[in-house]
Amino acid sequence: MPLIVDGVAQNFSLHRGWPDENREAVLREAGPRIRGLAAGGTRRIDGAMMDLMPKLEVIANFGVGYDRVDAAEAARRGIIVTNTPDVLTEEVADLAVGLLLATVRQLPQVDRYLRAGKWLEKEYPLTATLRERTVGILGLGRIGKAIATRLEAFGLGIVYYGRRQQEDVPYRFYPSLLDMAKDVDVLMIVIPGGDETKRLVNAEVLRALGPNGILVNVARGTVVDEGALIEALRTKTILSAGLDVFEDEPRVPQELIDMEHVVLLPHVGSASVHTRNAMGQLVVDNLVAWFSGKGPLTPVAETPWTGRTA
Ligand code: 8YV
Repeated sequence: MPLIVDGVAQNFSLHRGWPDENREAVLREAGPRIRGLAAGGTRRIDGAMMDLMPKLEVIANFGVGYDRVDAAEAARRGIIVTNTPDVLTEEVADLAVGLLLATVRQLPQVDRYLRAGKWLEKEYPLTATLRERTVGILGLGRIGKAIATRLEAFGLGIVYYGRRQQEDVPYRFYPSLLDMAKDVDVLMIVIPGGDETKRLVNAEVLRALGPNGILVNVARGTVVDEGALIEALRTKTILSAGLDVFEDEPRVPQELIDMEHVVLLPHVGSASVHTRNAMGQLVVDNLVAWFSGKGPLTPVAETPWTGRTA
């Protein structure tokens, strides 16, 4: 983003590690001098890449999800990792609710119907409904709670599954994802990606969600077994899915693209000018704060931040 490039260039010596073809050459030449990294894109930032930057002190990740960064490895090396929480919470929650509505009431399909002139022939077939549904939230973090608040206003039942029960929320907690999937007819995925949650939503969970079930994923494609999802949609094991994220972005399986009854978005959860600017500014602000000795503004959980300054 120009905002990040300008913000970094104004405060530091900027080395451009993009486009991808340039990265290796830049790292070979400037790697030994690089002390801070602004990280976006799909390339994983692992120990091998950190090896090329022995003086690296801080990785400022663009996004609240930081599964592209090996944060445990960074912590082992004493490297600070920051992300962009809070500034995107409401935006992603808005999108998640929009995607749920679009999926249940088939909004993109209805729009295509009108544009194709089919309304002149006959009315669009009646759709499924959001009424009387119970939504199971997979991952009741900041974004999950913002989604829950919205869906409460819609008059829907809300329950959740996560690592642990939270005392201060009014929603029922399920210690088992499978048990929750049996009891709900919307599964809303907002849990972070990474190894811990890889393919948590598998064929069994989808079977439990059942033939009226709607899956919405605004988190990471890796949380769902995409092959099992395609099969469940093909065999009508579940009703439909609204997906903003995929296993191998930006590549989306042709089987999904060919399905008329799913809604597919190109990972746009936080993608408004307003919110992306706020996220970009937070990337810059984290770098500036660190190198001016104030410490990171939004360090991730794994980061060994103890108040030490640069
Ligand atoms: C960003 C996201 O689009 O914050 C996240 O975790 O998935 C999105 O807001 C993405 O990180 C940009 O690379």
